[in-house]
Amino acid sequence: MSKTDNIYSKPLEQVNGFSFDEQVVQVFPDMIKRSVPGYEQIISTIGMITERCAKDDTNLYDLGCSLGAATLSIRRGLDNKSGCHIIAVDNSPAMVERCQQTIHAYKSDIPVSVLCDDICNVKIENASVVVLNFTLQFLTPEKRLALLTNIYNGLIPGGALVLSEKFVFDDPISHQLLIDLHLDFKRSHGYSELEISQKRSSLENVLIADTVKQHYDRLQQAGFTHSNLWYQCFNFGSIISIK
Ligand code: GEK
Repeated sequence: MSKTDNIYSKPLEQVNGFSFDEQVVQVFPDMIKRSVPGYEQIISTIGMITERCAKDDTNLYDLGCSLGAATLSIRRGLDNKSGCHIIAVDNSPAMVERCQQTIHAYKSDIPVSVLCDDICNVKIENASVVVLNFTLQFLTPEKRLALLTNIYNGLIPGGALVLSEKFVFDDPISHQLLIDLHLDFKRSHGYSELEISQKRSSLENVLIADTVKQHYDRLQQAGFTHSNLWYQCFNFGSIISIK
């Protein structure tokens, strides 16, 4: 069972940069549901996308898998496929350890490899579906194009990339409203002003969000010519790109 996220509920002398450590792992399912609007819908839709886009005898990747919520959804979407292999990758040892336990707690014939590595080191091969569910935003911006190019090159024709991210917007007025609505969402899920502000400080310089246009431009540079936003709630959303 996941604990309630109260990491930032007490005043901290110094708010350090956010890191996916043991403390975060313990509260992660609660934290992400109360912080990311649409998270559960995106997770379940990843299963639907898998059902449509996965092909027999291919690999499916969950990059930045955390505790494996998207991996499990991918696996549910593979019921009618054969010869598939899921590769889930995260560079947080604490996440990977817990992810392995979770994945193997559910019985399935579909093999899942959970790797503790930087997603930039993983060669994507023979892939029909690749998921980057709120992970690209944690890579330094200079590394993002190389990763997307590696994904494009490793996808089979017709293969899909699901790219979910927090966005920023060029228009300052609507940008501010969407941020305020997101903060209201967090308040409505029980986060205090102190928690909201300490978490914001900890994510500064750690989570660097792009505009939707920056994503489209980068996806195009990587080779993708078919991209669309399939989900958006406030400043969070998900893009699907097809090779
Ligand atoms: C979900 N996808 O539940 N290499 C590998 N992993 C990384 C890297 C990197 N370079 N950078 C960050 N991570 C999940 C949620 S959380 C999103 C993803 C969030 C990992 C990091 O350790 C963390 O587990 C994950 O990416 C981001 O569907 O917490 O907002």
